[in-house]
Amino acid sequence: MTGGKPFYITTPIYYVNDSPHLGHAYTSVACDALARFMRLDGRNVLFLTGTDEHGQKVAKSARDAGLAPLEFCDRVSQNFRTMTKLMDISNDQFIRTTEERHVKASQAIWQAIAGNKSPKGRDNIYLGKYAGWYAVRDEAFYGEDELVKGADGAKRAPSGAEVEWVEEPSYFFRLSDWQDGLLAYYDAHPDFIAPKSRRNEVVSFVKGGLNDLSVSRTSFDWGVPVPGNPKHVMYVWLDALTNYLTATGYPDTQAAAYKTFWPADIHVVGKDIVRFHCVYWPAFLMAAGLEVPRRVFAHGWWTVEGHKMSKSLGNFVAPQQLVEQYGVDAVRYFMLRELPFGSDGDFSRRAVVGRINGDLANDFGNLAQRVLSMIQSYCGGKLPEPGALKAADENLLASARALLAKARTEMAEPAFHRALETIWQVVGDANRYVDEQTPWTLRKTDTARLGTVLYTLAETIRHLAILAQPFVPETAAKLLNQLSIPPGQRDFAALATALIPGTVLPKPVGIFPRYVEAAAAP
Ligand code: ME8
Repeated sequence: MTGGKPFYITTPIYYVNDSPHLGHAYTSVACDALARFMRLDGRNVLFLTGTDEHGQKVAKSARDAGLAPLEFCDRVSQNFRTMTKLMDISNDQFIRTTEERHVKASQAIWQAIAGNKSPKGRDNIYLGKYAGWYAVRDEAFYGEDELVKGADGAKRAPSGAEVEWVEEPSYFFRLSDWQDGLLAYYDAHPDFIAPKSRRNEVVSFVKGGLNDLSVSRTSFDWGVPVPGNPKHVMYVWLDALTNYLTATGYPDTQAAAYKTFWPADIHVVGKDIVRFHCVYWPAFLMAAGLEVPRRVFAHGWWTVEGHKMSKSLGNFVAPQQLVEQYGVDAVRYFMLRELPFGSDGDFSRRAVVGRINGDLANDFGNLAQRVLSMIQSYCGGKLPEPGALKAADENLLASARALLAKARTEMAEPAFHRALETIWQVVGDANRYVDEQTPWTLRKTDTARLGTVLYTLAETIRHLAILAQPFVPETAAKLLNQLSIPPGQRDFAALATALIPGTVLPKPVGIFPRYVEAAAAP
């Protein structure tokens, strides 16, 4: 922990029974880039991810696997830890909802909600009977009016998930009494839901009126027991959302982490789970008398080669396969650069290879390789001493020095694609500067000027590498090693310093190799 201003960021916790795929990797990579950016900017970051392990869906997968639910979860939760390692995710905690601390937190929030009255002076939680539709895949209740007709004519959830009719005793959360409270909260916090389009959807959904929400189930037992009535288990979304509190030490509201990090600065979620995070979650928190997170950002959805990703279509993309094929940083870069954060996009091999060979190999990789090789061969591997700067040098350095402020603005949204675009504009400026200054000629005509040009370029690359760290951490580290920058000099505060002439640089090795298609098998 550093002394900086706290920043608490979360991914959704992933359903433990799923095989990790491109979509999970995307959410994690986006959060990771933001978490790393904030750390480098001196913030005291708590970055949480983990697995969602209770509920009917997981219970069914465990049964299908012939295992007790916990044993099943113990085995498969590892798949998501492996995915986070593979994608170079720098999470501070990995939470599992089957952990004791989480069961305690979930029961505590239930009791806090039940112990308070709704804004209309009624019990927040009451016992009743649920009779309605439920989609196990979404772990969500749906009203008749929300259902759509599937291709087979059967009723479906709007997500396309199968629904089943459920009738069972259930506790209800008096969501209907929180309508005004929620609308007032959205009004007072215009940035709570991003992007704007999602905010509008949520506001009109809530304005349309809210039904009370079933928050316990009795037809299976794989969940957190309801305090005082263990025949019921808590609705998995109430338990799952509470993970964000558990990680801060809740229910111990005096815990240092709770006091430091709650309310969360940003929950990053896919657009599929906006209602849970922007309607149910703030209502639960207000009912429990707890603070509401500052922001929920809903990102878009990836299709693969133009189609919805699914195992049955055979276009399921596993992160492992991507990383083996393209390398982790290329995949991270592609995901964050290819589409505006918040919009949908398509994952195609052509687009990935285009970015690798264009932005990465041709632009950034080539810049670094050219400059570092020239310092090796023209300056004996030592950073040259700059002389008096000319306008062209000043301009390039000024654009490099202006990057941090611009990146901060983009990352506050967050608009990863624009932050990267901004950094790559300077990559382009630097490449043009090399071509204009022709250091290979200066070497013969003006060695003092050669030193200034190569120093200017090295210093620009230092800025670029420091700012690229959140997005392509492994490659940026390689590049910073090649500039002999000590580990303590790689944060954004270090941007205010400058390279020391005379520093010995190691022999350069390529960063961002070109992607060459393997020859087709005969
Ligand atoms: O919803 N494109 O977990 P989950 C982009 N357990 N992102 C995608 C995607 C795609 N095609 N597919 C999935 C749950 N995602 C709950 C969350 S939180 C308290 C509980 C991403 O395993 C996206 O972030 O279904 C989505 O929100 C998340 O994976 C859903 O993961």
